Amino acid sequence: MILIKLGGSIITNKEKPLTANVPAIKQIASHLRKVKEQYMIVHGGGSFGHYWSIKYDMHTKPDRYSIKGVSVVKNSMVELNKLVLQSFLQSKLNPYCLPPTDFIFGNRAIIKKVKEISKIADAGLIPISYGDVMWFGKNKFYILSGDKIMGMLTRILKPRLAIFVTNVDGVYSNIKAKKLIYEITTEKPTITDVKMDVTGGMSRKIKEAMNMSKSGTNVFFVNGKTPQRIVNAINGKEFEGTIFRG
Ligand code: IP8
Repeated sequence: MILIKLGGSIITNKEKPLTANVPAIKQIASHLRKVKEQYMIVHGGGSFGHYWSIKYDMHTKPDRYSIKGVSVVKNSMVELNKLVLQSFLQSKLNPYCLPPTDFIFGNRAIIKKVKEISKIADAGLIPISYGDVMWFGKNKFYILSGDKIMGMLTRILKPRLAIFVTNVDGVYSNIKAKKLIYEITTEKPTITDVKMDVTGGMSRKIKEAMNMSKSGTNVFFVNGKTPQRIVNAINGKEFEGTIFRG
């Protein structure tokens, strides 16, 4: 099993509210046709979920947020997910929509349900989940990042590898000079994060990747603008990007 996170930065135009980057999604999907191993996709919110979460002041902390906001954020993620599903179908792949509410209750993964995901993948489908606004109980909701979902799934499914696909080459030690870190073992790198993001942007991804690699999974960061790098990472070929060694 392989877990692939398609970041909002690559599947949407982050500068333009509610704009999906459909050509990029299709380009990634067509490259994924070369992958012969089972895999699952988790995608982020980009200029859909994040745009509305910011507007309605909603965050990852469970709270009594605007009910209208909950409804609008949820709907925007369903819309983006639909575009991802359609792009996969048009690329002759067989996606299977799996909202996080299918395997997460409150803020905890339902182990039995998560284990079932591998069987869905074994059956030949590509499960596709996404960051979302989640019911927490007691009239509280929270924004769940797709990165967090990646961590939860890794703990239970123990994938062979996990890949974070973004619109940059990997983890930069210096974002201005675009100095790429090729390999990260034990030390958490210090990076400067500039993106406006309710779930923590690159810092959250790195934190999640560190924990995932500690549990034994190799975690890669690659640029989705060159999707062959995703395939190369999977096939163990040389690729441009960052690896967190498990
Ligand atoms: O882009 C965020 O998911 P992420 C989902 O993976 C929402 O952090 C609803 C903003």
